[in-house]
Amino acid sequence: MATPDAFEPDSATLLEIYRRVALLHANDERARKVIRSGQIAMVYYSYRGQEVIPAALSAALRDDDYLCTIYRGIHDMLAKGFPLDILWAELAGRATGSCKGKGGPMHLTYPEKGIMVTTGVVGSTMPIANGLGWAAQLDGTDRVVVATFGDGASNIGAFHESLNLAAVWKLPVIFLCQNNQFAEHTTYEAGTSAKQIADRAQGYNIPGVRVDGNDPAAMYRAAAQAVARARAGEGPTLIEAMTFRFMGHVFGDPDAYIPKDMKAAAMADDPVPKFRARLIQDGIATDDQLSAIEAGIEAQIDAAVAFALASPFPETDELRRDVFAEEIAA
Ligand SMILES: Cc1ncc(C[n+]2csc(CCOP(=O)(O)OP(=O)(O)O)c2C)c(N)n1
Repeated sequence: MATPDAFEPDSATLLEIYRRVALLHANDERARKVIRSGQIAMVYYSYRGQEVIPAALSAALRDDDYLCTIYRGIHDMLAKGFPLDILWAELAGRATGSCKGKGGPMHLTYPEKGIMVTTGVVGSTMPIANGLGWAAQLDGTDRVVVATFGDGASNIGAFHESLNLAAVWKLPVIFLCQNNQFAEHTTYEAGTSAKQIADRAQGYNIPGVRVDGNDPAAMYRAAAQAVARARAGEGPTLIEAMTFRFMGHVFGDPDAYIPKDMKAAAMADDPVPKFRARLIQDGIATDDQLSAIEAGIEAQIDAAVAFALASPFPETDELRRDVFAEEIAA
């Protein structure tokens, strides 16, 4: 196992994490704008506020590592390299999308970058990740699998079964809980008995790490250490990354269950401008350099949205294709 220093992000890594943060941030802003404008109708679970977690995690992963994510997971996927054009086409339900327009925002996949599943069934990323981890183990590869999920999902039976089996079989799986402190419309305390989700790892005899998910260096260290452990065949880690979701559960959520002062404090501590200012303060990048990165990202998103909107909807005979191994006759 590498020494702890090996997990410290250098300047180039921090800048790469910021590039990903800026992409996720801009893409979420655009998604909400496009919905409001009426150009695309979709169910949308904003991840605004949670950008740093997958940006730092993905900087510690390889392209061929696997990711299983949830409805609120477009940030996880973009950070792992989901191409913008086929992402937007899929969000818009177009035939050029990653799932030919038949999956939509809750069923995105891109196996070329290891993005294996997006699921709307709470808690279901974890057993799927175990299956991929087991396959990697049987194939003799050193691929690592990440299952991401929310704090509410840690109360589902599949969470407990998956941690147990992954521990027994030393599967190369990282269980990444993005603890945004709310489930659908439920506070953490109203649904979760554990003081900390990371504490639950103890019951399965695996490391449980609680980290400030909005702190890029801390998040990178936690992720890189868990990745190294999994790759070395030492088994799973549970990471609880603390964060906050700024936009409620789903687009249009009036947020009445979130205490106003709690939300105001979280938004005043927005991790995106904070990281940006830190990079400048530490001399890692100049304001102009970061502005150029951001402008490049806006241009890429412009092109992806235009590609999606110019693409056709799928034909009706596509309905029966890709559903089972064999096409269903009309
Ligand atoms: C098995 C199952 N039960 C209930 C739901 C309804 N549901 C959708 S999201 C959600 C809350 C999940 O909260 P959390 O895991 O904390 O993730 P977050 O949405 O906050 O990111 C619930 C209960 C569902 N989709 N699947």
